[in-house]
Formats: sequence, structure tokens, C-alpha cells
Amino acid sequence: MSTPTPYSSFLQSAPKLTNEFTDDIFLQDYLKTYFPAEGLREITPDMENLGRRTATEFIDWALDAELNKPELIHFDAFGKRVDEIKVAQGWKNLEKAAAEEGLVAIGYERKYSEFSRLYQFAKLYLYTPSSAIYTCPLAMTDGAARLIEVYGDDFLKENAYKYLISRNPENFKTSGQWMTERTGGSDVSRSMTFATPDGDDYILKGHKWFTSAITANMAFTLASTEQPTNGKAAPLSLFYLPIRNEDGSLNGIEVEALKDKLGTRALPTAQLLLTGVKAKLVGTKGKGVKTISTLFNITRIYNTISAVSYIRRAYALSKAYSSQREAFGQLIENHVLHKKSLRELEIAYQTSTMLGFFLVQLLGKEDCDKASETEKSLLRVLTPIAKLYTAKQAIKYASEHIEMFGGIGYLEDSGIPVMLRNVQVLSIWEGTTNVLSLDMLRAMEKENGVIAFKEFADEMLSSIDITELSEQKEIISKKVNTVLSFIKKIQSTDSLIAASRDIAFYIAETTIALLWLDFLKTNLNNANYLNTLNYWVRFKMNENKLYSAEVFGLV
Ligand code: MFK
Repeated sequence: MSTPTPYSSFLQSAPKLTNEFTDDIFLQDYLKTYFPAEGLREITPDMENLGRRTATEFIDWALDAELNKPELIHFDAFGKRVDEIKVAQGWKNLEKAAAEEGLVAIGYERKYSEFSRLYQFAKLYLYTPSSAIYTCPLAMTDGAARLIEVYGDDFLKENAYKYLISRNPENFKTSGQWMTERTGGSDVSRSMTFATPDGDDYILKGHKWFTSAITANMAFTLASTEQPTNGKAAPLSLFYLPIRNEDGSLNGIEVEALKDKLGTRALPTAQLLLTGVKAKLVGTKGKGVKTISTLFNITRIYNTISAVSYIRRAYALSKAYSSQREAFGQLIENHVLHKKSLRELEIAYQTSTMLGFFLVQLLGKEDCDKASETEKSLLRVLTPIAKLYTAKQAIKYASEHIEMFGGIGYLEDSGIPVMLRNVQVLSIWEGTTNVLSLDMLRAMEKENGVIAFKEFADEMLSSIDITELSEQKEIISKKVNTVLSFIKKIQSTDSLIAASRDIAFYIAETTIALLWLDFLKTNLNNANYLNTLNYWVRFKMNENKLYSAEVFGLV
């Protein structure tokens, strides 16, 4: 009789993705509902091709980029200061692919008019979780292109814009966005970078504490043309600069160090000393923050789509694993409690995507001058709301995703933990949750945000005339009224500020409900989608409470 082996030879197979477009039925249904049918037929092969690439070769490149962190080389062999940054081959491949796929270009070619942004961001949604966050340089590049469209002169159009939107990897250039200094990340008014005139240009001296993607070709940055007086910060202006001179040397910049970060490790984030940068003023002197907001409102939308794309990827991988892993006598996908966890992940990605892509549709309309005044205000107020909401969702579900894999999810070489580390930044960069809650208040106060939300909600609700949806419509209508009367009732500015975060989450979830209702007008026969709406309006939205400042004893 043979002796039984003392250990098991069992090996768990790893989950495999095959095509991130064809596998994502919700994305396809969304596009069928909102993208013009003929255009969709045209773009489908392109989406399928990218869906395959993001499930295969891009994942290998991203892993290479994550494992081989950027390196800063201060001096060459002969002692010359060079400040060169070495990046992994995978990172370079991801940049080349981004240009070829037109990930920025599509938004500016505008082949599908106001729907071009939807096409572009649907591709970014596939690309991001397989990109080691190469999406960050793309976000700033896109924001820079839009900034130049709105404020740029002929020089910027000729020397910067056309390269930012190129599909040719040889010509494609990227832009940075340098705002943060040691004195402040949220409060940029404390900036200590100064600009002195030099003919038609300026010379900038100062220090920038966090600059993402220092391998970019150009940057937009804030500086003041005046010194602070009596402790009052001088107004900031916006400047454009090429990062390198024509001979390849740095344009009055020293790269002091690369940051050692919790996540986004493939992305070279640097600390810079500006020793005398030649730069050009962009827009009106002293209006730098307003001018650069065109750029950072775009990066905030990228942040939103990145967040939702990671939740989608968490779902896709968890689902694939559940169909391979057995426990307690059956595949874990058949255990009812595991099914429920998967379903929660599915609902999270679909509902957050609904909010993100709505924002993208509004952006497309604004780009093409097709947005009404209400839609412009809605885009303005929903941008901070969607950014803060989806970032928090991504962090929550990236954590759940690890748990769905058990112990293997906790192992670095499984490739699972990197998602949690990467998404953690989404609630910080481009404005923290609190700063964005305040930005929502700014948009409500200065740009008709509340009125726009009310008009949007009224229009959505009045367009629903389907008996099967009447109960849900009534619940959502009550939610809209609750948040609007809560805002109206608040007496003091402090109370409003203290409640702003709750208001932002409440509006995010109510907007999702309104959008889901609209989506169901054409997808009512899908039981899964109807179930999502019912769960959302009857249960999920009730978890969100509006707390006044008094509850916390703050006023
Ligand atoms: C994968 C995803 C990719 C993401 C890319 C990540 C790249 C990472 C790079 C970075 O992290 S860069 C750093 C990002 N930093 C921030 O986002 C700063 C966060 N802080 C804020 O947003 C503050 O609210 C702000 C700096 C804007 C406050 O500045 P101020 O000067 O104290 O604001 P103020 O005085 O209220 O506004 C000045 C003007 O700007 C006003 O217009 P007017 O001059 O006409 O009165 C405001 O209305 C306008 N403004 C402010 N925020 C705006 C805006 N306009 C439109 N949209 C906004 N969001």
C-alpha cells in the first residue's frame, strides 16, 4: 500500500482577463443607449481591439513599469549635472500606445461631435487599470490642450497644442501641471514662486514640491509677478514653459529628488528647484488660478473615470477568480454570500460609471458649444462631486477586491495590492475630498450649481412616464427635495461648510438614481438593471444622511 503524500500538489490557477470591452456588457449597453448607432458601429472594432490589448500586453507593460521604478540620475560619468530620469520600457510602451490609440487626440479630432468625449473616455476607462497610471500624464496633457484651446495664443497653438493632440508617437508630447509648493497643496495662494519680466517672457524662480510626470515636455505652472505685501499673498498668474531647451538641457530647472510614494510608483513625481525658468504668461496676469481651473477641471474628470475604471477592474478580476476557486465543496461564485459581495461590486462599478460618463457627456457638449447654460453649470458643480465620490468608492472597493482573493490578494506578486495603493491617491490629488466639497459650494454660490441641479432633476423626473418606474420616481423626487430644502434651510456659512461633504455624497447618489432612471427608459427589460435601481433607491440611498453642523456641536 502506498503512503499518502504529506502535502497537496494542488495549484490554484490565476484569473485571466480576455477582452475588457467585450466582457463589459454594461459598458456596451451604456454606449448603445447614449452613443449614436452609426458611430457605435464604426468605433466598435477599435474598442474591441483596445479591450483585447488592455487584457493582455498592456498588463505586462504595466507590471514592468510598477516593478522597475523611475530612477533619477543627477550626474553623468564626467560629472556634468544632467538630472535625467530613467523609466521602464513598459512605461515607454504605454506612452507610445496612448498616442497611437488617440487617447488624447480623439477628444480634439471631434469626429463624433459632442459624443467624441464619450468615445475617448470609454477608451481611457479600458486603458487606465492596465496603464500603471500613465493616465496621469494623459490627464494633464488633455487639460493643457483644452487650456490652450480656451486661452492660448498662436505661439502655444503652434508649439504646444498640435503635439499634445498628436496620434503619432514621434510627435506626441505631454504636459505637466505644477501647482503644489511646500507652503501649500490645497491652498495654492501661499505660493512662493516669483516671475520677473524678461523681454516678452518671464523668468521664474521658486520651488515646486510635487510635480507629477516630470518626464513631460512642457508644463503649466503658477507664479506671482509681485511680492506679498503686509502678509497678504500676491495674486498668481499662469505660465507655460518648455521643460528642456532645444539642446536638451533643462530650462532653468534642477530635479532635486523623486518622491517615494505609497502608490503610483511607476509615475515619476519630482521635487523641483526653479533656478531661472524661461516662461510665457498665459491668460490675464493675476488670474492664474481661474485660468488653470480649465486644466484641473479636466484632470478631475480623468480622476473620476480612472476611479470607476478601477472598480470595474476589481469586479472583472474578482469575478474571474470566483469562477476558478473552490471552497466548501463548490466554486466560490456559487456561494450565496460571495455572490452578494460580487453583486455589490458590480453595482458599485455600474453606478459610479453612470455618474462619470454623464460628466463626460456634459464635457463633450461644452467642448462643442452645444451645452445649455444649465448644462454648463451642471458640469461645473458635478465635477467636484463626481471626483470626490468616485475616489472614495474606488478606495473602498479596491480594498474589498483584495479580500475577494483571500491571502493571495495580500501578496505583492499577485499584482492585486497595487490597485489599492494606486487608487488611494485619487482622493488626494486634484483636490482632497474636503477641498472638493468646498469647490462644490463655490460652484453652487458663483455658478448657479443648485439651480442647475434642480432643473436637471426636474427634467429627468418629468421625462419618466413608465408605470413600472413610478414608485422609484417618487422616492427619488423626495430625495431631491430633501437635499434642496436642507441646503435652503442652512443659516450660516459655517453650517453649510460643515455639511458640504454630506451634501456632496447625497447629490452624487441622487444624481446616480436620476441617471439610472433615465437609462432604464431604454433598458427596462433587463432584470439586473431594474434590480440595481430598486436596491439603490430603496436601500443604498438611505445609508446617506445629511448631518447639520449642530449634530457635531460645531456651531
Ligand atoms: C488619473 C487621474 C489623473 C489626475 C491627474 C493628477 C495629476 C496630479 C497633479 C496634481 O495633483 S496638481 C495639484 C492639484 N491641486 C489642486 O487641485 C488644488 C486644490 N485646491 C483647490 O482646488 C482650491 O480650491 C484652489 C487652489 C482653487 C483655491 O484657490 P484660491 O485662489 O484660494 O480660490 P478662489 O479665490 O476661490 O478662486 C480663484 C478663482 O478661481 C475664482 O474665480 P474669479 O477670479 O473669477 O473670482 C474662482 O471662481 C475660480 N475657481 C476656483 N476653482 C475653480 C474655479 N473656477 C472653475 N472651476 C474651479 N474648480
